[in-house]
Amino acid sequence: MTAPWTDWNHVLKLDPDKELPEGVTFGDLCATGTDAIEIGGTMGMTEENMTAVIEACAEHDVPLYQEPANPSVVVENDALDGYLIPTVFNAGSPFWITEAHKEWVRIGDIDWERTTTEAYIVMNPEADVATLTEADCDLGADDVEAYAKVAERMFGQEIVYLEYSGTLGEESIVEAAGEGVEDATLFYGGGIHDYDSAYAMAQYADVIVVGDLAHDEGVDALRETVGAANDA
Ligand code: 1GP
Repeated sequence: MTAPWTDWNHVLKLDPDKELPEGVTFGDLCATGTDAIEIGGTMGMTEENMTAVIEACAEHDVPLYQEPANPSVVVENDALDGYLIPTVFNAGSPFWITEAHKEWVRIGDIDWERTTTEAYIVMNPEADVATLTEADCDLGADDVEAYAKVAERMFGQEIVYLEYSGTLGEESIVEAAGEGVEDATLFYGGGIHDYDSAYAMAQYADVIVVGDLAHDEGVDALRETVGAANDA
């Protein structure tokens, strides 16, 4: 069976710690044509706020994945299609590479069939995820291409996630990540704010992930990025 993300172009990432724009519902966002929803964020995650978003999205017909930032916020909920678990390949602290995962496996009852890791390469030093994981973001295109190859060829990762959270990445770097993967699916996330920025990143990434735009601007802006992801 092929993994669902091999058919995706666009993912909406909802941060349970952030509000939606006034008048916008989860149903409106789900109806934009996005291929899947990832629920996760770096700061302010709780089981309660995660569950609230899962349940609000569960009524709508879009695949739903939790992306827990740490083991304490993993939610068991039948509405979820699965768990996408970040592992940060350029983290300075090993906690974010394998140790958080070890703790989760030690204490949890893992639903292996529905659990997949995402090999993150964190690129924006200003982002919370970079600070938290002490990521080395001083990477050239050659480093990024090599990390992508390490992730797929040495660690068997199905998803490589180039993460610029909060800022738009450089096309040459996204292109290099794309050259690094063969069968793995390349996700790109960060700073996508309109059709053109979405199209630029979607030329090189298999899947673009849009986060803040949905919380800041709402439905029309999000729908434009879905269009771009499908056009690219
Ligand atoms: C964050 O990659 C996502 O994890 C999306 O980033 O919020 O900047 O769109 P933005």
